[in-house]
Parts: sequence; C-alpha cells; structure tokens
Amino acid sequence: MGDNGKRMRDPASQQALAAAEARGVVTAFDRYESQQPQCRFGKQGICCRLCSMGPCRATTTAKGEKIGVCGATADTIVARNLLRMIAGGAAAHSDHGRDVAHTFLLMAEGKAKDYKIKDERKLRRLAAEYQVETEGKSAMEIARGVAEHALGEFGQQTGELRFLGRAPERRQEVWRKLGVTPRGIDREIVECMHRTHMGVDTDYRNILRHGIRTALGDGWGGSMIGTDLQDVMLGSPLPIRAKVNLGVLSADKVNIVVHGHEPILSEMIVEASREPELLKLAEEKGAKGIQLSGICCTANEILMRQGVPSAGHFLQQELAIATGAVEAMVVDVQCLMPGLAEAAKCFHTELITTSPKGRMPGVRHIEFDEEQALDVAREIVRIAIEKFPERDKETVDIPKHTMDLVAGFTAEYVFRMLGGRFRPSYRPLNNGIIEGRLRGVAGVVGCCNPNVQPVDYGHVEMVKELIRNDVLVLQTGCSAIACAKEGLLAPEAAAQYAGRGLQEICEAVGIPPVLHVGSCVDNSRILIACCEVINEGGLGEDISEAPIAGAAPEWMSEKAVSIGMYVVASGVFTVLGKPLPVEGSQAVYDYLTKEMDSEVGATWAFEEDPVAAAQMMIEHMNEKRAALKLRPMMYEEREPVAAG
Ligand code: BF8
Ligand code: SF4
Repeated sequence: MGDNGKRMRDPASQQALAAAEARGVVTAFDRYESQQPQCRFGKQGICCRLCSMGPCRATTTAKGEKIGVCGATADTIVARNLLRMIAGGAAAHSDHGRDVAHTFLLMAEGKAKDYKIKDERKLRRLAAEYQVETEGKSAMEIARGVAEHALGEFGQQTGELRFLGRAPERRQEVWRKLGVTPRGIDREIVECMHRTHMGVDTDYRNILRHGIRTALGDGWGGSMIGTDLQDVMLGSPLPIRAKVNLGVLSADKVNIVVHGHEPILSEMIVEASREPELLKLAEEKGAKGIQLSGICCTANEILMRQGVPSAGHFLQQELAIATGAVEAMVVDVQCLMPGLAEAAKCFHTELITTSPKGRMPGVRHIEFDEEQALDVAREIVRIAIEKFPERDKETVDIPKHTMDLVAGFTAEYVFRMLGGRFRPSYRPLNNGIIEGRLRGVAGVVGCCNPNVQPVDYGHVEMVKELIRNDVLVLQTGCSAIACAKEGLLAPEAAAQYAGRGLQEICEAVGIPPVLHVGSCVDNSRILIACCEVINEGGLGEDISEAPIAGAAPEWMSEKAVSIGMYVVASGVFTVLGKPLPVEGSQAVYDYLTKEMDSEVGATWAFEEDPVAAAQMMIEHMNEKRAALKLRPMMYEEREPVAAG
C-alpha cells in the first residue's frame, strides 16, 4: 500500500484512501502500482496489433530494422494508433450527443413525456441555424425539426456540419484549405477505422489530418449537439452555488451517487429524489432524507443545472464507495472503473448499471428507457432507500471536507454578465484583455490520472499560476472538480489567488476567477466563447490570433485526445501534462508540436511541471498580445501564494 498523502492532494481523498485500505478495497492507485513498470512500447505508441501477422513493435530489431512485418514504419504505426484513440474519444462524445438528440426527438414526438422544452429561446436559435421553419409552429414541432436535423448530421455523407459555421470565417477557410472540414460525425469515425486497417493509409501526415477532421466532428459536431440540445431540454445553466468533495455524502440520509456522463437519466433521478412519497419512504427506513451527489461528468451536468453537489472526480469513484455510506451508485457510460464492482462488494452498496452499452458482470442492471424515464428513476431511488437499513453505521467513514463553489457558467451568459444586465455583450471581456487587465483566457480541462501524483496537483498548481498572472480560466470535467475542491471556483478565490487585474474584473461582476462551464462535452462551450471573443472584435480575425490557450494537465482518456485535437485544430495552443503516446516517432511528434502551426495556427505541447506549463501558456498569450499590439499588462505580477 502506498503513501496516501503522495497519492492524492486533498485531505478528504487521503482519508478515504485510508478507509479503503482498512476495508480491503483495492483502488486504482494499488492497481497502478501493480502495473509498474508499464510497457514502454505502448507508451511510445510503437506497438501494432492491427493484424495477425503481428503483434509488431517498431523498434530496432537485431537486423537494425524499425518496421513491422508488413513494412509499416514507426511513423505509420504511431500515427495510426493516435488516430484510433481520436476515433474512440470522438465516438464516445458523439454517441452521447446522438442519445441526447434521440431523446429530444422522442420528446418532440410526445413519446418521452417526462422531458420538456426548458429553454425555448435557445431552441429558436437552433431552429434558425438549422433553417427549420418556425412560422406558425408550436415549440414541439420546432423541436422535432431541430432533432431531425441534428440526428441527420451523424450519418451525413457530404457537405459540412452546420455548427462549423459558428467559427470565424477565417477558421472555416483554414479547415477547407487543409481538407479537414468534417462531413458527417459518424462518417469520419468510420473512416478512421478503415484508414487504420492493415494496408490502407501509411502516410502519417495524411493519417493525422484525418484525426483533425474526426476530432472537429466531435467538438463542433457531436459534443456541441449534446451540449445545445441538453440546454434546451434540461435547461441552460445559470450561475449556482454548490458544494464539492466526499464530505457531501450524508451520515444520516440515503446516499445515491450518480456517475458517468449522460444527464438524461440523472436529471430524472434528481426529480425523483425530491418526491414526497420517496422522501417519506426514506424516513420510514430510518433515514433523514435522500442525499443525491455525483461523480465525474454526470456530476458536472446536474451540478451545473441543479446545484446537486459533486462527491468528486474520476479518481474518487472508488473512494466514495469506500466511505461505506453509499446506498446506490448509479452509472451510465464512460469513465466507470470496472473495479467499482469489487469495491461495492465490500459494502451494502448497490451498483446499478443503466445503459445497454455499459453492463458489468454480476452487477444489477436496470435499463434506462427514455419513454418511462421518471418511473425508471423512481425504481432506482426506491432500491437505494431499501438498502439504507443495511448500512453498517459503525464502519461508516465520511471525510468531513467539503468546499463551496459557483458553477453554471455558459458561453451565452457568462461574458454577457460582464456587460451587465442592460448591456449584455462580450465587449467588457474583450476590453479587459485589450486594456491589459486580463492577459487572456485559458481552458484547463480533462481527467485525473494516477500517473500524476499527488492527483490534482497538476490542475491546481497550473490554475493558480494562471490566475496569478491575470488569466481568466474556464474549466470542465474532472479538472473543474479538482480545482473546486481547492476553493478556486469560489468568488473568494479572486482575492486570495488572482492578479490585480483579474481581481478587479471578478469583483466588479461577482464571478470567481475560475469558471466552471460543465462536463467534457461542454468543452464546446469554450469553443463558442472563443468565437464570441473574435466576433466582438479587437482581438484578431481568427481564434489563433487571440491570447487564448488550453491545457489538460492530467489527461487519461481517449476523449481527452479528441478534445485536444479539436482545440488545437481550432487554433488554440494546448499543453498536456504527460505526452501523447507518440514519442516513438520523431516525425509525428514534430508534426503535432511544430508543423501543425503552419497548418492550423496552433500546436500541442507537453510539459509535466504544471507551473512551467502555465508559463508556456502565459508566454503564448504574451506573444499573441504583442502581435495584436495590445497595451502592456496594467499591473505588476502578483507574488505566488505558497502551496497549500
Ligand atoms: O468526460 S475529465 S476522467 S469524467 S474523460 Fe472522464 Fe476525463 Fe473525467 Fe468526464 Ni472527461
Ligand atoms: Fe504488424 Fe503491420 Fe500487422 Fe501492424 S499491420 S500488426 S505492423 S504486420
């Protein structure tokens, strides 16, 4: 067993790791250690298993060759492997988007009665974009047209995805010139699989450019459809106060933890958990109520819209169970550790899978049905309540720590807030940058990973360094949860950590220096914010000209690779903590970190030290500021706050 202080940064997780250890719960940290040393061929991306003449390793053999049986070079193999990662990530996000669009259609057809149109203004904006006829039509009829168009984009064979038109004209031209404008969401993903089949595409540049195309289909396609339709159907988020970390679990209420990514079911669980009848049942079972909380991006979704607390991120899923206080953990898709099933067995916890795409052997499955959504949610809540009497109160160990945060920012509302209620526009944000109060804007996103220990360190130290240097930070995913636990998403964080310029803006508007914009599909909100900044004027004609940067300090999943690729391809310099698995090919490495600049105006970079990585982002913003001839920064740099 390892040193828990070295494993995780926050004290709640350290306590829960100790509790896990005491109860014999094996966590990702233990399994990570068992895996050492990890395969260096895999790390470098030079292992190929695409056909059964292999597996091959493109490493120097006794004969001095660096090629597979078929003759594939390291460059080809590395590029192909990366393309398959992008396909996996884009597929995950986009399939989520598809399911949302499908539910949206069922709602419009009157078959999914538990869903309503909650943001009609946004629906009408989407209808205008998709050129859906609205004259004399009811909201549901309009919704049907929007759903059909959205669903059509998945199987579209030719043309361009509609939302790409939201990007600055210059950016669209960059994509067309390079031949990477995505035609259909599914089409590009399928083509990844075809191109990487044995004996098709061997030109690493050609392979990587298709990676760009596929990833753009994720960011500006599948993910953006997911975000926008969710906003219409579940409500567009507004700033909301909430709490985060394992301490949100209750010692005397029924704890239900929703985990995964799709809010379609979890929104219904929120509703069911507030129903008087179920609350009464909970009381009858000896509980003081029902405490709902979330893990990962499902948490982010219901946090953004409902203020439901987040129990933690990816690496806290097993820890939540290890508190012994969870009656039910309800999961759907993505980032679910298979190890959860074993962890749940150590307690009374009922692990419940709900998606036909994600079952676990020996685990209870209650299949979600959009047409009976609320009833399915009620059944799940009831099962959790029934479990409450089985909780072993003697061994329950809930860490006390929670932290306050404000979440619920969107591209539509956040910067408009800067303009105030009567003058909603991005002008004050742009002016803040132009005048040198703000240096720029950074998106810090992505996973946490036991290969960056103590976990959260990368996110927290990077974000502190950025806000100290007057960079406004937007966050999604587990990165947002990591920084929220540290208090960086509370308004008070401005006075505590931000540079003077950023502080002035935060105080004037009443926002934290770090804005939570949602789940990982909501990285599409960051793309839109970038577009709005350019549209507002004064910061260049294209996203790549503005002082904007991105980062994923502790990335883990294929989704993060797809996100990184579409963000870079949208013109945003992006730093990863650990490198992509491409170091086995100098050519691929150079393409990503240098050559892409001439093709899309931005590159990837890899830097493990989060403060050094933040400095690279700051340097990048300074260069963009200089090129735009913006004024020097208004205030001197703030001294770093000692690591806490
Ligand atoms: O989609 S940040 S660990 S939970 S992949 Fe997964 Fe990574 Fe978390 Fe959300 Ni995103
Ligand atoms: Fe080996 Fe080529 Fe087959 Fe890959 S495709 S496993 S490199 S023979």
